[in-house]
Amino acid sequence: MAEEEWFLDEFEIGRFIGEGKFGKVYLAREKQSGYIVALKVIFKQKLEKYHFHEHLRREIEIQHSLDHPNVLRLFAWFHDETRIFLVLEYAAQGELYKLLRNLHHFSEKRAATYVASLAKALAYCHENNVIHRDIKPENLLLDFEGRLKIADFGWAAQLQAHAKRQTMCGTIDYLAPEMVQNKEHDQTVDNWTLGILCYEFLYGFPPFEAEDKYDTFKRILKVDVVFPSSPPVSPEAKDLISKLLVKDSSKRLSPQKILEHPWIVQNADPSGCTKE
Ligand code: N15
Repeated sequence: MAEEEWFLDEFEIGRFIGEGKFGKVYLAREKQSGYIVALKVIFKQKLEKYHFHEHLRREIEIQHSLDHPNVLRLFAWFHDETRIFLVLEYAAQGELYKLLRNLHHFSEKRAATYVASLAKALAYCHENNVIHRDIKPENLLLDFEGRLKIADFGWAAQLQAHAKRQTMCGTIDYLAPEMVQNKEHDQTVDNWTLGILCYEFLYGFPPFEAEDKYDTFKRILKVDVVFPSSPPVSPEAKDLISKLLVKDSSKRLSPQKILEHPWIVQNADPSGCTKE
C-alpha cells in the first residue's frame, strides 16, 4: 500500500478478529487492490478521557517506522471526527498462545524457528533503539505461512487487562530480575524474555510460574530454573535457555549470539515458516 491518505470508504469491513483497549480489530479489504488487512478502530472519546492522545501518536510513529518481516506492520492510519483507524498487517493464523495451548508444547524445530524469528526482530528493534517490546505469547501472531510476528499491543492492551484480566495483566513471569525490582534496565531485558519464551515454547509454561506473584518474584530473583524430565528437551536447548536466564544482564546472549547458537543453527528453519 502506498504512502497516501486513506479513508474508511476505501475498505470493506469483515468479521471482528480481536480487541484491545480503545478499540476493536476487524478483518478488512482495501477495495482497489483487494489487499487484506487488520483494521483497528479507536474511539477518540476514550483517549480524551485518559489524556492518551500524545502517547498514542508517539507509539504510532515508532510502530510505523519499523519494517521487519517478524514485526507486525502498521501500514497507515487515518481518522474521522470520532475515531482513529489503524491499518495493520493481517496475520492469518492468529494468536501463537492459542497454538501453544492446543499443542501443549512445541517441537524443538518449531520452538527454535520462533526463537530465531524473535531474535531477528529484537536485533532489528534494538538497532533502531526500540526496547522492551513487551514480548509474551499473547503479543505474538502467526501469518499465513506460520511466520512469527511481534504485534506490540503495548500499553493499550495492558490497560484493558487491568480492568478485565487482573491475573494475566499482573503477570511478572516474563520480566527480568532488574525489572521486577524497578532497577535501571536496558535492551538486555528483552534477551532475558527470550529465554523465558524459549522455555515456555518447549515445556508449555513459563519457568518461574507459581501460585502467587510474590513466589514468582522470589523465583525470578533466585533464577530458580527447573528443567522437568518430561517432555524430553535436548541439552543444547537447555544450554541456550541457561545462557539467557542470567542474572547479570551484561552476560546474557545478545540476539546476534542467539542466532549463532548450535541449537538454533541445527533446528531453526531459515525461512521462519512453521507449516507442518
Ligand atoms: C501504536 C500502537 C498503540 C498501535 C499499533 N499497534 C497495535 O494496534 C497493535 N495491535 C495489533 N492491536 C491489535 C492488533 C492486531 C493485529 C490484533 C489481531 C490481529 C492483527 N492482525 N491480525 C490479527 C489477527 N488475525 C487473526 C486470525 C485468526 C484469529 C485472530 C486473529 N487476529
